[in-house]
Amino acid sequence: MNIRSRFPDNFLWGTATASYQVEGAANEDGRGVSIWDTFSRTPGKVLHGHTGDVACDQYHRFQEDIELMKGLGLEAYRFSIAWPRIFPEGRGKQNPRGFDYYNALVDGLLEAGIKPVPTTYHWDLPQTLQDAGGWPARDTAYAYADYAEACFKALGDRVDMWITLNEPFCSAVLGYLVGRHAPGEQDRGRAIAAIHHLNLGHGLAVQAFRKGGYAGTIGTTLNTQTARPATSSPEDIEAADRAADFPTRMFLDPLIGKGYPRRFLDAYEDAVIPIEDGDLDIISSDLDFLGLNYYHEDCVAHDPDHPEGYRKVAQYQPTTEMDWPITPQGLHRHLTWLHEHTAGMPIYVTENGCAMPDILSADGTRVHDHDRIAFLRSYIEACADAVQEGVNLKGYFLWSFIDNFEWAYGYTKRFGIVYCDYLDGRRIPKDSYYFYRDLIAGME
Ligand code: IFM
Repeated sequence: MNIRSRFPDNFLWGTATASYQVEGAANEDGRGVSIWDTFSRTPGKVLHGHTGDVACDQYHRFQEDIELMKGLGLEAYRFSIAWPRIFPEGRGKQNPRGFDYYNALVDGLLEAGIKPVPTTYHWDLPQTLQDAGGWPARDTAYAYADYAEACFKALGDRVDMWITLNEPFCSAVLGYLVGRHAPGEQDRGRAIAAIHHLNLGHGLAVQAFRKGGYAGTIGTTLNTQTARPATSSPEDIEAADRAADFPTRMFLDPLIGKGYPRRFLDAYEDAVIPIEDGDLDIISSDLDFLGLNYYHEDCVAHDPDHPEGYRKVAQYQPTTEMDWPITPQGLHRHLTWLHEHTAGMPIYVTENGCAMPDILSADGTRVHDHDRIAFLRSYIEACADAVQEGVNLKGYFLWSFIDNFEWAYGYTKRFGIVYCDYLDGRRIPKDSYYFYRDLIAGME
């Protein structure tokens, strides 16, 4: 049986990218500075000193990319809006040229019969707002909601599927606790405050969307995880449940009215949520769908010496170029868990894919990325299994449409089904592009 026929006819097939990773044109048309401009221009932060200044130059080449999307038979394109293009100073004065690009992109997609699916925040916080305190400051949540509302107003007549935030876990934890992402801080208290204000910003944006009476749906994208227990001992099973507190319950539970997980907050003295009356009501404003970004599954064992009661253990599956284990069964398991945990909320896989060691053929026209095809086939089959078991999964967005700036790894990790030659911007569809085209067409 071919894969496509295991999904309902109205299942949405898409690809995804994000503004800082593909747009380039960092200094053009009045765009302000984001925390990723600052971070990537700081020596030692990004491999080889790469920046998103040019990236895939999608800002100038989006028509060419839309043609490639048409060739794929793509039904939806998830992209993100760069906040500093709209409000160069984060708030206040809107840059009149800010929406010109997104208007043209949205119109071009619609003309090509492709549904535009914007994410309003995929990590490019205006630097001025970071200077004023960043996500640990409550005010940033309000600035974000104002900016999101400006997006709804400008594009809401043509866009009918919105995503508020992308992976707030990464914004807060990699950005303010681990320091591997912009703005590069390492402070648990500030990271916990950032989590709350990202959640709050999301809720405020949803409220603005509802109040504005815009047509269509609004959701958010989380990179939630449920780990696999290392053994079937009750201790390891409990450890696996605890391992979901930080990456999953701290973000998902307040959104669905379950509040923050006490067990995680009690593990650290400096994990104090700066919560105010009414915040949880705002955060749990009605969601139309949940976006899931999924790449791999962790495996954990009980560890009484760790504050959170578990540790990650090594796995022995083959890995991708990110060293992430290839675990399609984890996606199946996690989708089932999410379905139960959210009482059947509509879910979209808003990112899934892999970085692989792609090699351009000697004549520069092909990339035979059979390992990526095998990866995609296995993860999409896992989605099909979940759908057939009743999980309310509505669509799948492949990460990524094109190779792009992979954050602290710069351009060294290629996730695309289209190869980007960073020397001249040339696009070369990989074999996985043709695989995905055939899958969408029902020929795989
Ligand atoms: O490139 C990132 C993306 O920006 C967010 N999700 C994970 C991808 C791969 O690391």
